[in-house]
Amino acid sequence: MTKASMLRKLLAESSPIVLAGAHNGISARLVEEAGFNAVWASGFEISGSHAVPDANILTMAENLAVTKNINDSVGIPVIADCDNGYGNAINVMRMVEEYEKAGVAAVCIEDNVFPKRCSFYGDVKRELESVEEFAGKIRAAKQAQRDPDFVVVARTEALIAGWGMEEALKRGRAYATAGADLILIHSKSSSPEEVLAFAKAWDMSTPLVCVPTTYNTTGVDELSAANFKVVIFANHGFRAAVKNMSETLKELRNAGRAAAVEDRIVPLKEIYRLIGVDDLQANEAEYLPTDARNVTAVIVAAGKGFENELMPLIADRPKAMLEVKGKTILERQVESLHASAVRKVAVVRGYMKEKMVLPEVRFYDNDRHAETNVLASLLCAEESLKGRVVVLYGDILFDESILEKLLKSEADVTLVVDHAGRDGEASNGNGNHPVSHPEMVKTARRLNNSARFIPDAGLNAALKIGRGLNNDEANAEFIGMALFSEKGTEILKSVYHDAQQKYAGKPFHEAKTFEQASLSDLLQEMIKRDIEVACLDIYKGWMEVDTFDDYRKMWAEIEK
Ligand code: SPV
Ligand code: MG
Repeated sequence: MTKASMLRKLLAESSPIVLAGAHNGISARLVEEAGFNAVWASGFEISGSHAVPDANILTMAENLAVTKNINDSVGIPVIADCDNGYGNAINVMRMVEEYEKAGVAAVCIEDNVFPKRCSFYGDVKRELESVEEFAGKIRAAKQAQRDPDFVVVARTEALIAGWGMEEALKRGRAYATAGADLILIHSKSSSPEEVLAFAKAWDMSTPLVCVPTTYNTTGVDELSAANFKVVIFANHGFRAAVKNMSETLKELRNAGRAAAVEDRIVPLKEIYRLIGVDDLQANEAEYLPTDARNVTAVIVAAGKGFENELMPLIADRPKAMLEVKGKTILERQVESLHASAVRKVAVVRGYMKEKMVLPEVRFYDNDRHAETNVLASLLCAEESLKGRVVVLYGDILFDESILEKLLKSEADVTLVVDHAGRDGEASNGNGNHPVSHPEMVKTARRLNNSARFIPDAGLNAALKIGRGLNNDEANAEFIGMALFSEKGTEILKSVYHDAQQKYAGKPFHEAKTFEQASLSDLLQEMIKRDIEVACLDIYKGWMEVDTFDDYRKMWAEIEK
């Protein structure tokens, strides 16, 4: 149904149609939310919001652009205030064509000569067009409309200009006869007497419109009872906004602190609701490719690591700030993430946090890093745990192709697991590292390591994860890189908070207390709860620094 048909339907009902003015999309939306039947795209408000007088200063194109925005922002019909039609009958024809294309239900034109003066400005010379000229404009407007339901409102300024009741009635009749669908009788009197007298004397079937701005104690009921079908509160939202904006800004300037005006302003969330940020996010999830641009990386780099193995390397810096051929591990990680188009990077730091700095990275601090572990650190970045999230341990370097493959995963939780074991260590595929007790995984599909080839059989599944898995049980090592889908991230947080309630201060899987849990403990908890934990199988292509020897190998293997 067109907006014009909606307005026709309202006109056919017995109740009055009540409008409020708007000057942009958001004010129109507020008019709609407040329950008005339609929006008045007010010339007074549109001019005022441009900080210019309501006197044909703005061109038709300027008014039209705003009116289109108003109409696009609401589901209810819009009546466009088109002043005097921006010229003669020929200009009115183009005006109707353009406003109809913008989707408004109705236009309203008034019999002021060009350039008009707002009806309320004092001490201005007022002249009206001849009845014949203005009736011609109405005929032209009616002839130009395409949708038969489109509504043309004719407004006479005879009372405003002081030309008397007889003139007003004469004009009203002439415009109705010319085809106007509604007649607006305007008045600047502080009493409703004029308009009520007009309505009483009105002897045609064309319904009447009034604008009770100056006779402001007269309500819709009274006006409706007096035979006004349409009542327009033309500028009250705009004047409310100016009052509150002005007072708030003055107070803000005085106080010099935003908190001082907090109770005068809506929360950001209310603006998000009004402008449809929820829809935006739902549409993004539905229609944007699930590519790396929407991924946040959280690098967990708070712990000190195995002190005895890494001293004196980490005496003056955290592990992630160890330099390998001119770049720190953290810089290399961030570079790899950027190369895969992951631009949002958060890092959780703890040990020697003041030494961890990098531009374009959001830092979170785990000041309890000595008593806690990876899981607690990860949750320090809870504000960044939104949407798709890649979790990375802060002491690993990896081939970029691994990250790229991981980002293609559509599972809710995907761990990167290595089936190679470590060079020079147990060749059975288990990570029998001398000190680090890696997080080992038992996967649903076992791979034939000797082939050193990962068949492209899709994602594997983790059946069990933990540092204590024995060699017979475990067949792969979690490398400290995982991807959580938007849903997976929500699951991660909710399992964490739920487990925290149950296990705070108590043993949690392999951890002595929940606070000391690693990510593998939470992952094992997910598996226990039948949440699918997928695995991306790899064969080598990464390294980690747990010992001086690891660091030496990193130097040897990295080329640049
Ligand atoms: C407007 O809102 O621009 C109007 C109504 O035309 S009034 O300002 O009362 O003239
Ligand atoms: Mg106006």
